[in-house]
Amino acid sequence: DYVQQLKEIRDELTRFMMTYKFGLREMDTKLTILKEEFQHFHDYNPIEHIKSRIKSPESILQKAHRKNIEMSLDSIKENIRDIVGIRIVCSFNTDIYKISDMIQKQKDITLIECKDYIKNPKPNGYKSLHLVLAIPVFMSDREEQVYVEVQIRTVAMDFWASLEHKIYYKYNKSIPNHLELELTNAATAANELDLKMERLYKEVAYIKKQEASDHD
Ligand code: 0O2
Repeated sequence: DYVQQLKEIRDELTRFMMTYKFGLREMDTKLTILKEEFQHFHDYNPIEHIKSRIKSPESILQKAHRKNIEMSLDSIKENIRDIVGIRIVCSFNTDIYKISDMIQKQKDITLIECKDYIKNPKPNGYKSLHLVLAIPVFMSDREEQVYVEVQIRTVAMDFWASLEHKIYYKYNKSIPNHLELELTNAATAANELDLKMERLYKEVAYIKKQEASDHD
């Protein structure tokens, strides 16, 4: 009957959202392990901070509507791959690829898609490495592969993207040319800062190493 049907729909939706919550937990654990192990054994932590979110059912439906995706859970699962979003902000450019490799090397993780907006920045200057990964979640009676979107970027890229998001992102009209130019100039400045800080880091690390060997 009607009540029973409603209950089934509700349970199905709860189960659907729960798998993403578990997927995020699995990824969180993996990242915590990398972070702690790095700190302990390499005396260096490439991860500055991690932010994650799960899209609300409302914004999942809005996105499905916007992208003309069929309103079934199967189709949403297959086509909306950023229901779980994890942003890893790291110190330097080279850390991005190190972290990406470490994640991809894990046996239970499958790389579904990789968009490298660092090698190919967006026209507005946006830079980040985007990975869509599938991760298994084991439940009482089934195993589900859950899609997770991981964005990896430096602090400078994150600074630019966070503020750009506040200022312009999803502003549907076109932005006047001079403002567009200022925006890409700001992205270039952020990139220069990244390069400068990485160079300083390497030079100081070299000096420290030399001093240590002089003491030996
Ligand atoms: P939010 O609010 O951060 O969640 P799609 O994900 O399908 O809509 P596409 O092109 O397949 O779009 O995905 P893409 O290019 O991998 O980028 C999606 C996410 O990257 C966005 O998520 C943003 O987080 C980030 N992003 C992409 N381009 C820009 C940009 O120009 N500026 C900023 N600040 N962020 C960007 P959402 O869901 O759109 O936004």
